[in-house]
Amino acid sequence: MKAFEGSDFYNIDSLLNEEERMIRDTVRAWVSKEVIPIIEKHDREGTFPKNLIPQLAEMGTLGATIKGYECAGLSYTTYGLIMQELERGDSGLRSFVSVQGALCMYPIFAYGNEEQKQKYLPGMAKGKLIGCFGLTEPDFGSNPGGMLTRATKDGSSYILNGSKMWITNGGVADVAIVWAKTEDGVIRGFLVDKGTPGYSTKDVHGKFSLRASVTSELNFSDCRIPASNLLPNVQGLKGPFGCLNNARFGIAWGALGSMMAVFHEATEYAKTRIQFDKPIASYQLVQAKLAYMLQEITKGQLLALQLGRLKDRGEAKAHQISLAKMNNVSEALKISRMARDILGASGITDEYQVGRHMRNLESVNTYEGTEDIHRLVLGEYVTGIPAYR
Ligand code: TGC
Ligand code: FAD
Repeated sequence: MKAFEGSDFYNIDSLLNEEERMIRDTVRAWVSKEVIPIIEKHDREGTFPKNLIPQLAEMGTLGATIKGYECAGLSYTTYGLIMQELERGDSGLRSFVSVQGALCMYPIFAYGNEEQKQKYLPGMAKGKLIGCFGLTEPDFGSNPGGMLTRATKDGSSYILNGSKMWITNGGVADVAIVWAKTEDGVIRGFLVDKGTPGYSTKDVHGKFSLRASVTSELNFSDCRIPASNLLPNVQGLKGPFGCLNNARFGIAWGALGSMMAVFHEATEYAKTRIQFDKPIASYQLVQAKLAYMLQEITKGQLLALQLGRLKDRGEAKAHQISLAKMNNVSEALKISRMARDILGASGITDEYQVGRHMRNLESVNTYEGTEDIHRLVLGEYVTGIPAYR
């Protein structure tokens, strides 16, 4: 099969600067060499490829946009391109980097004090400390404001009680960012170190999606942490949502990587698969599917790039990020299903990538705000009326 070259129908490369292209190409080559050959095995066995963490750190992908603390200090557009390339390999790999950077390092950087930043950020940038982000609970997914996890002040400590569900990296994390309500009902962020008495995790098994990623439940039972582990500089839901803006931005780019992977595989397959004495690529119905894929990849790229430019200027709004996350992921899911269809029966085996991307994208469409929650965010923007309740 022809080597993967990405998709650039509108010469989007000409809109990127040299550093952006160079980093994109470095990560792309790394994914081809280090991820593609091993990822199906991890997906089959339900394991995360931990051995890749030092290389992810070496390439500056962990906390990539943070300035200082041994982080790469890259632009958001470059970060987006990195996420695109990682997700071309597997959504689980992009998830790992999203959670580490956007959901764990970012809140420490944005809401933490200097001592907390020095304690965690350099180790996290090097991949020596792994983080997880606990917002969702068993009974509060789309509506995290209803969370039951409580942090009760007791002298110079807080005592945490409650549980978090579906937490990426949970079982492997050295530190958890946990969102809990204090006695006054206000949501605050806490740093909980692995091994703290009363803090335990349990991995979720039997997933058909994001299999090469650790997903866990976090439990807190009279878990006493020092009051100095409170993130001092934010209060309320805007704390976790501020992190989600960055992670959702990365997902909008990541989905393009999945789209490109399945488009490439479906095109190559269609050109060589013979039915009724001709390659299936010669039939109009197959061409219509490939044309649709190219159309949606190109639209998604332009959307992500302009969002990246807005974010780099500090102008990207939460509802603009919602549109990009919703559109690019739902199109990626649609395209991956079409690609799987083009591969016929071959598309249901893990000899090919389409099935894995399709399964992964079901999670990506749900996490970080479901497709419909983002649709409602846009509905609220248009009408001024929140329709969640
Ligand atoms: P609402 O009353 O609208 O807002 C509460 C406060 O939050 C502020 N806010 C935001 N701030 C920054 N960025 C955003 N995107 C924000 N959205 C809201 C808002 O201004 C307000 O601030 P203040 O100062 O007035 O208090 O909140 P609501 O409870 O009505 O909820 C609205 C809704 C449904 C849109 C929201 O709850 C939502 O987005 N739900 C989806 C939940 C979600 O995305 N969960 C993600 C969990 S983490 C995850 O999935 C990680 S997967 C990682 C991986 O593996 O890659
Ligand atoms: P629900 O909120 O119960 O939604 C179920 C359905 O109801 C959806 O279709 C939804 O769109 C719809 N719905 C809900 N409310 C409304 C409404 N008002 N109007 C119309 N429709 C509505 N969370 C974390 O905190 N940290 C993580 O690291 C993390 N990692 C994850 C990894 C994976 C693999 C997965 C699958 C999830 C992860 N999550 C994580 C959780 C994720 O954010 C939630 O699954 C997501 O927010 C949706 O919540 P829910 O699953 O409880 O679904």
